[in-house]
Amino acid sequence: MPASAIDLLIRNVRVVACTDDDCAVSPPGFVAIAQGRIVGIGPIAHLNPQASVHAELDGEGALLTPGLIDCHTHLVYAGDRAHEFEMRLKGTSYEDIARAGGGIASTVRHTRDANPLDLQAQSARRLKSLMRHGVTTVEIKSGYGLAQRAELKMLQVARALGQQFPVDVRTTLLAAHAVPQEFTGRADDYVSEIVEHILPEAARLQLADAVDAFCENIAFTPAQTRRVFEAARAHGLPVKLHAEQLSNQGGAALAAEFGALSADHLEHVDEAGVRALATAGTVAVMLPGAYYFLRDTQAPPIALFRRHGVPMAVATDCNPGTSPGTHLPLMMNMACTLFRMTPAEALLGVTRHAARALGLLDSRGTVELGKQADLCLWDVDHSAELSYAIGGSPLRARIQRGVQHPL
Ligand code: DI6
Ligand code: FE
Repeated sequence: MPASAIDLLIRNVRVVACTDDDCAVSPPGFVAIAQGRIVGIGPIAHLNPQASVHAELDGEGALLTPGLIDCHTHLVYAGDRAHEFEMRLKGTSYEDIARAGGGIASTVRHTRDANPLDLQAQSARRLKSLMRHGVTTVEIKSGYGLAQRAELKMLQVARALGQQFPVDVRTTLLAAHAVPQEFTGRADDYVSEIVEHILPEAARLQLADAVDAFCENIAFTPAQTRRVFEAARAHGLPVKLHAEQLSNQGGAALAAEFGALSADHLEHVDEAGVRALATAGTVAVMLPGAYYFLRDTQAPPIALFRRHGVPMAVATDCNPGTSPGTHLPLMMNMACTLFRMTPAEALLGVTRHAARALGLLDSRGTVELGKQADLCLWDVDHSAELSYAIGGSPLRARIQRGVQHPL
């Protein structure tokens, strides 16, 4: 056990390390942190009495889990679409709204017009809410700029949020989210703009950690998605994909072919697609907030993911059109109630498997020696309570890189 300096000693916690598939809880013990990393875990009797301890936190028997990881968000955007929500409740369809210039196009207009500081301030509200509910690492996509300057602005704002707040931000270029109005009827030309200009510039400025696309009949075809993926590969960037959300386009197999980190949504994936994900080791990301908000009826095939050993993550998909949510434990509840995932699967979905979906499993996602000390303390008796509560807030403390931050 740690011989010398401990920066933070957390005593009297029951650790859910998330290293096993049952999310087993250990008896009360300690977690020791030095230089932002976990350097000791175990019963208090194993703590080296010679260790110099800089600060202590008494967990009072609370449950300690890895910090939560939201591996799929579009949280940087300007404006809101509450008015469209009201219109939809009165019977106007999502498509009608889009045809009248609303939908994604309206968020694109607001986001293009926003100055970076204003965009950052609006997005910060959503990020702070995620953090209040336990998030220590968050993925943020572009995709409401749909032109070079605005896409880069979104990624810069995402990076700036990671500097402003004690949370790790991973950025994803999603220029292939929708065809912008100035390219109507010329989707292939817009894809050329992405692969020849937007993506190379984002890579050159190191603004993107990954590349995503929306492969769907209302967005980009598999052939167009392939072009985006080939450009990502040429620039050494990993890929992920919005796949099979509304229809089966073979997106999961395409993602798997490119060794994607994750394939997300997947309501309409078939067994061949699931098999391809399993072979490639691609994570399936469940987004129950979008399923709920769109009142979808076809749930993703959880039993098939289980049977083929595809790891499942759970994320908020925080976006103004289909999942205006910033509460990751609520998404765990929805993954259980709507998709029939188990609470243990839901917890792994926002920890270990979410880390893998971002290519970050080496540094986080479990409570293990050597990992980054991103931790949450919860006032609950059982880990299943994290999924059981509908929108509860049992978070007692949030520690990021070894430092406890006010909630
Ligand atoms: N799938 C979705 O459900 C959202 N984006 C995506 O790729 C919709 C985003 C929006 O309506 O603003
Ligand atoms: Fe999404």
